Amino acid sequence: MALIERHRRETVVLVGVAIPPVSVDEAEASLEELAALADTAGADEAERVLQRRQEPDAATFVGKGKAEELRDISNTVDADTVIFDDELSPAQSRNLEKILGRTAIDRTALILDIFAQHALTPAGKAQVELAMLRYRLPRLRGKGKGLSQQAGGIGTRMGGGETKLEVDRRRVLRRVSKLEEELKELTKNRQTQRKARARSRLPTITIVGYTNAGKSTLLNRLTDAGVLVQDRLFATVDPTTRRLELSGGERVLVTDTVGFVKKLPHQLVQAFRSTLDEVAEADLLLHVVDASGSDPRAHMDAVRSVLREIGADDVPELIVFNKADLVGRTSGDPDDAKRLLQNNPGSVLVSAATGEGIERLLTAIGDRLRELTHVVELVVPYDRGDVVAAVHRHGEVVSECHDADATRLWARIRPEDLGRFRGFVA
Ligand SMILES: Nc1nc2c(ncn2[C@@H]2O[C@H](COP(=O)(O)OP(=O)(O)OP(=O)(O)O)[C@@H](O)[C@H]2O)c(=O)[nH]1
Ligand SMILES: [Mg+2]
Repeated sequence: MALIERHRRETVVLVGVAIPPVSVDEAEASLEELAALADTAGADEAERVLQRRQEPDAATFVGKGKAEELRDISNTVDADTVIFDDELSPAQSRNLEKILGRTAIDRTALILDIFAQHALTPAGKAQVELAMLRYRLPRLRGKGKGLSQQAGGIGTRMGGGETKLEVDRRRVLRRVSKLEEELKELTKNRQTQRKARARSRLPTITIVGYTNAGKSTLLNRLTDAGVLVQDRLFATVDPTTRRLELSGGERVLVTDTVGFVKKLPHQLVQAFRSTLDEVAEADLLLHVVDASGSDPRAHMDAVRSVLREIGADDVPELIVFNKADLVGRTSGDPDDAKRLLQNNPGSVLVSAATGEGIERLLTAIGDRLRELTHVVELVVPYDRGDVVAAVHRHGEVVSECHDADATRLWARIRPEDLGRFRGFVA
């Protein structure tokens, strides 16, 4: 199945609909992002249409009259594809394609297309393919007449050639099962790796954040990871982990992973379970936010809602406002950054690009990790040398002295390790 197939750049028309409670401003911002996604996927935007509606039309989402208007616009600019910012039901895409006379896809298909282009490892590719097939399955019905299958453009490179519907569906289902099996294996391997890391006692930190916030740039700045950095959305699909030494000499593991976005397709979140488990199991999240963006707050909310979806909302978070070098230059005023820092106590402002603020960040990471562990006082009888050794192995001994009949230790121990020393706590 060819997931990565480059074609000539396509011409597209972008369509957004503001339906209460979504305001026109919000719909406009979302459409702006859709344009960036389309550009990343390899499309040239010919026209952008924003519509206001009270509710979506069941058959065509935008309404029949609007659909006909979109057909005329598309004819004028000779568009290959019309991309809708909202998720279309399978029936809506079919109806729209009939009226438009060309491919109609939604934001989900566009994002899946980008992921397919950017996944490099076998694991990443398998996860993307699974998400695509799950997206495609309900859309197979009656697709014989659909135009997407012939077009083979953006959002439609979802495998398969022209086969009969039933055969096609059975084949897709078989492939889904096979991929699920493969991914189960992968999840097991990842778990084993994580257990090995846990044994190494190195705290794990995962960099999360909106796509294009500068997560990979930050990992490269902190370590010599050499991860691909691009002014493109979803440049990173496959995670990278590197070792990092903090200012105090403590060693930690840092992982850069896939970015998030508003309306991140749930098929992707599901299929990326094995990658995203890494996030939920981290000791600390570095939440990177582009401080120079037009609405950092909205991006933070979108990231947090994905974190909730993957069960990572209770992992401690250190907010890193990035692109300090751009704040007040591209947009807004320099005080914006000050306000962001004030409204988010404990956050730091850095520029991953210039290195500004990185020392402060390293200190903050060390502080936060220390806060997450407790210093306890332990009294260990002299005949329990094994316990003293275990304390040294599992914790960080702050101070140690020898009484008449026991060793007295003050050590920083992670909550999950505390249990084994319970009987010796002073
Ligand atoms: N001026 C400036 N640009 C930055 C900074 N950090 C990152 N960038 C730029 O922002 C763009 C995105 O950076 P990446 O590191 O690829 O962002 P990412 O969060 O990993 O993005 P995805 O992997 O696509 O989700 C690139 O063009 C970087 O050069 C910064 O501190 N200042
Ligand atoms: Mg990246």
